[in-house]
Amino acid sequence: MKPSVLSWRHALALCLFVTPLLGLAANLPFRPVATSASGMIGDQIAIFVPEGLDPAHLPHSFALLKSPTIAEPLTSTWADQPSFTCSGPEFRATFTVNKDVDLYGGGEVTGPLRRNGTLVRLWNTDNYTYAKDSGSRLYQSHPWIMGVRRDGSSFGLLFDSTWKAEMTCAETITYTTQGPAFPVIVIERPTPQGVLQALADLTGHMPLPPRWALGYQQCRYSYEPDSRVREIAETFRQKRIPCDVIWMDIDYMDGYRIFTFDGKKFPSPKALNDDLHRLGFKAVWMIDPGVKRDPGYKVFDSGTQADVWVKNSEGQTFVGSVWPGPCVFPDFTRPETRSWWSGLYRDFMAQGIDGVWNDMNEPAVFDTPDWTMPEDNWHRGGGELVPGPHRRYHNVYGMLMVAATREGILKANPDKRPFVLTRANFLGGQRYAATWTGDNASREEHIPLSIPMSLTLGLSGQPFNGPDIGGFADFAAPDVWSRWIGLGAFYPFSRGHGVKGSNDKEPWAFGEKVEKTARVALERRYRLIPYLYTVFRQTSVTGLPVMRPVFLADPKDVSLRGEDSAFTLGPDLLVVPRWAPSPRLPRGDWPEITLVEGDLQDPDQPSLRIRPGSIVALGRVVQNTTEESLDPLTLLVCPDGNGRASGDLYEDDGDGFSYQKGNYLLTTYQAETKNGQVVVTVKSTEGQRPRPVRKTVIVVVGPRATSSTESTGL
Ligand code: NBV
Repeated sequence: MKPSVLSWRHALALCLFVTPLLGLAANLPFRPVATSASGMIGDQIAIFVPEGLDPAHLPHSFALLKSPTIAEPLTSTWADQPSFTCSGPEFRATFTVNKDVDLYGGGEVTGPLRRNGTLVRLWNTDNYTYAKDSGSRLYQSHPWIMGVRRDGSSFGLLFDSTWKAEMTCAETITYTTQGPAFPVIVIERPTPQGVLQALADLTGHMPLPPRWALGYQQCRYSYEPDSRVREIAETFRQKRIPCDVIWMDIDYMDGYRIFTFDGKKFPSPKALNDDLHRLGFKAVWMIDPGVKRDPGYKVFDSGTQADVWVKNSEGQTFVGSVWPGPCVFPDFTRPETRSWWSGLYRDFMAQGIDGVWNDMNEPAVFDTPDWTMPEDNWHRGGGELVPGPHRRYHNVYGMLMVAATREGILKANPDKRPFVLTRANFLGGQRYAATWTGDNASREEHIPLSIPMSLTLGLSGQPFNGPDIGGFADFAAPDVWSRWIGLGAFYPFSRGHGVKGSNDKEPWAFGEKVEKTARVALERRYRLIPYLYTVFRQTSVTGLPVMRPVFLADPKDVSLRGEDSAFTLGPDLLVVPRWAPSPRLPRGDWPEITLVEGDLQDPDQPSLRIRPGSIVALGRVVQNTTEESLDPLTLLVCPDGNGRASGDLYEDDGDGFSYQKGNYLLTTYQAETKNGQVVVTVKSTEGQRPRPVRKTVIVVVGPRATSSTESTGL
């Protein structure tokens, strides 16, 4: 396994040296551009503005929540400064770092977690099996790099531009756009955690998702007709394999016309959703951006009337082919288009739809040389957005789309937390949608590859992510699928999927042995939901990732910096795939824990370990997250060397917004060892939600022994 991962890495490193930059600047020299303004925009956060930009009127920032204003001059000791150069139509920021700085980030990337020696192309690309350009450009763009020095002190670099670009990470970090001058924001903090929190404060926090979105989800391109959807849902329940969500891919539509339903295959989406709800499932349905050019079709007609379509360079409506044939595309840079788009969701959601999946929104367009719309297509903008070519807005097309989608579904269901999944996005896009890593493949090497991908998204502001478990493209071999579902229980977003024409990829499709592995894996996830939900809540507040590289557990331990097979979930649980080749783990004795029978014996279930000094809340195994699972509540207590431990449990309604008005309970438990006995008490609480009356099982785990007692009042 590892050799093939290395070959990915080698391929990427190689392409850094042999591929000319984007075809940009055919060897024209770059000439210096002065920094015309710099200063502090926050505590230890500086901005550098090149000549040609007015710091008081910077172009609209898609990444930042608000336009930065220089509050004070640059602090006198400030060391980290970018320099600017340009060459013809290209503009570059360069930042020099010490050789021994470890670099991370860059968003959705293939290759290693540690980004030193890599190249990322920022041009959202539909990249089937990550084959195009050796996977150096994928579906999303995150102009962001974090550096961690030997002593753990860290910095972040945000290149505030949406234009087509390339980012190289080496001793000099370069960010080169095919666009005009842009500002660079530099964050300086004593720890990487500090940098990530500052990034979230600048670019926005992931809103708390509905709890059901943390459950396992089953997808297929496509489950059709509706009877097949029902069959899948019923099989999960019959076989007692936990699952929360079934996904409807494009074939539910009438001739791929978005916001319609095929009259024969899906005659009553409402009845289907009602049935799914009765079985304890939620239903997520797909919507793409391409609108079939089809006079008489409501969405086409209303969009045409509202004049929402992207234009070509001649000012005519641009037409490009996607699934329905010739399509037109909403120009999401226009506020009018976004409100028209939001409005389309009212009737759609009224069918009992729980969540929306926006696919193909790079946007993918089939009949063009680069599989997207021409770079000189024209967006008309409006509000804060100036008119501009597609080259400027391409990387934020998906982000603008999901911003409008989220708004639409929130308007349709104001008492529910929106759930949107998007394929394309941009730095800051966690404000609107969760994401998955596109069309991976059912190949052995895509399993380890998925870990640094998810970790890097988390280090780039997007905590709610995961790959297609089992792999999307190609036939899945039973051993590959089995290994993947074992790991898949621990991604923040946990969904199995498979392409049309490949073999069935449900947990029971590979025989009894694999089915058992899947059941054990998902039962483990479901026992962990109370802890996971607590971590998601913390993430929504702090911006720290859900799935974390192990170096975050001890940023001063440089031996952890390159580890990208083992990872932690939140601060307290360490996940170590049993196939990981000599993983580097944080210091201290993190004892292995068992959550369900059989999890320690199965080589496809990663080893799960708990941090000394922590208390982790577990629920019972349930079949979906709306079932009550916290009676009994289990507290896994792992005392540290002094016999102490502490940990949080966050509880609320699981959906809706009453938690924002105090209807939640955040309990901090503490444990102390007295006369050899571990005593757990409530240290503090937050929120006004009453503590449920329940039994609590306290399981004390240590390097040598596990003991269990019962308690009430916790
Ligand atoms: O809508 C079909 C698929 C979808 O299943 C997949 O997850 C997306 O990434 N979609 C791409 C378009 C077709 C891909 C071959």
